[in-house]
Formats: sequence, C-alpha cells, structure tokens
Amino acid sequence: MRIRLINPNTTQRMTDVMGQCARDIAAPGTEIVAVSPSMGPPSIEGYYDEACATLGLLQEVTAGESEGCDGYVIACFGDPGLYAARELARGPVIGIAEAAMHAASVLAPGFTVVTTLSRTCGMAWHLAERYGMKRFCRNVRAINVAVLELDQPGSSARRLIVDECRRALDEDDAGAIVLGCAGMVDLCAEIEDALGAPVVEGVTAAVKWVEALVSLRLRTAKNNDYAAPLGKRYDGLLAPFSPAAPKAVATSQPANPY
Ligand code: 2AL
Repeated sequence: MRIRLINPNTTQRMTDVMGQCARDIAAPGTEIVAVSPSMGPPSIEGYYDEACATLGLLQEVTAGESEGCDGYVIACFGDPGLYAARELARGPVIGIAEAAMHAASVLAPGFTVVTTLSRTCGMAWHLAERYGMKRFCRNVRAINVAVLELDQPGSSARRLIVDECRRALDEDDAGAIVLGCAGMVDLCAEIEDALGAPVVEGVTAAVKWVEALVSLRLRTAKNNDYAAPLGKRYDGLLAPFSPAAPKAVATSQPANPY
C-alpha cells in the first residue's frame, strides 16, 4: 500500500522528519511518500496561510492519483483542504487533527489540545466543533512558539509543551493530550514519557487510520459531496486548476460511482 503524506507547508525539513516518523510506525508493506508542495507558505499559522497552502496541497493529491496512491494524510493541524482533497482522491483522506482528536476521544473522557501560537487556538476549536469532538475537547492551549522554531537548536519547545500538558492534566480535567502541530511529531514519545498520560500525535495516528481503511478496502464515497469536482473553466491565475469534465464511460452498464 502506498500512502502519500502531504505536509501542506513548503518546509522540506519538516516533511523529512514527518516522513521518517511515519515510516517508523507504518506496517511492513506500507510505502510512505512524504511530500510538500512547491508553492505556498513555509508554515501555516492562520487562516490566510491555510487558504494559500490549499492549492499546492491539492496539486499533490492530483499527483498522488496519477501515481496510484491508496490513501492520503494531510499533515497540518488545521486539516486544510480536507474535503476538497476527498473530491480528488479515490482512497481515504485523513487530516491529522481529525485523526488525533478521534483517537484521544476513545482514550480518555476528555482531551486538551496543546498547540503552537495562540492565534491558532480558535482554528482548533472550530475543528473540534466540525468533527463532533467539542464535547471531548476540554481546552486548547498554546505554548507561543512558532512552527519553524519548534526544531531550532536549543529550542525550549519540548519543555514548554510538557509544562503546558501538565497544566492541562491538572486544570482542564483532561486525561489525554493532543499535540496541535505536525512539527511536534518527533517530540511525542519524550513528552509522553515525561507526562505519564496518553499523548496523541496526529501524523502517526492518521497514517495508522489510513492503513486500516485501505486494508479494509474502503474508499471515499463518490455519490454526493465527495464526487469529483464539476468540469468547468476557471479564470485568470487559477486556469491551470480548472477541473476536467468527467470522461465518458464506454459501457452500457450504469457506472459504479464507488
Ligand atoms: C501547523 C502544522 O501542523 N503545520 C503548520 O505549518 N502549522 N499547525 C499549527 N498549529 O501551527
């Protein structure tokens, strides 16, 4: 099985670390293709970044479809472009916030998200609401470290995350922690050791979820909302993104949309 792990920001060193962590937990026989778009923001820390990252991400899904990928992980905690990606993909597409929140919701009665900058806290709350996870989400806390500073030599990020997680366990009535940034993927084990409580990291959780769905031979439904985009011509700079009209099916049998 081939899973395309898409880091929607353009920072290759983040993509490489995510790819390695994903390969470390993937089942034998799972190939992880870790990619980032050639265009877009180097980190995603707000709604504008997210909107601008989405087209590069969708190009990576289109490339994955040409290569016959079996499933996709959107490896940014805002889950940008998730539903649009599902329109393009045959296989399952999972966002890391979606994966981590669902996993945490079965490990403890409530979880707290610990994220990077406080300006992204509202985004995490919106996602919790969207996924029906708000009743499990006790709090969203920020360490106020930018995404690209998480892995800088001498960064205090690990210590700040552990301190914030401890406060979450003490003050939020949370039993589990969700790490709120893909850039925290390689810190997860250390944080969990320090904390002694479940710490869910979305990149790895999403890889295992996609693996499970693909193993079950489940794919994205193509009858309604996640059907391929309607063929039409886009204007201006977006002309290259114009969805093609669907190909005619050369059979008298009704096409199986699935
Ligand atoms: C993220 C993330 O996961 N990747 C990125 O560029 N920004 N999330 C965040 N909360 O900062």
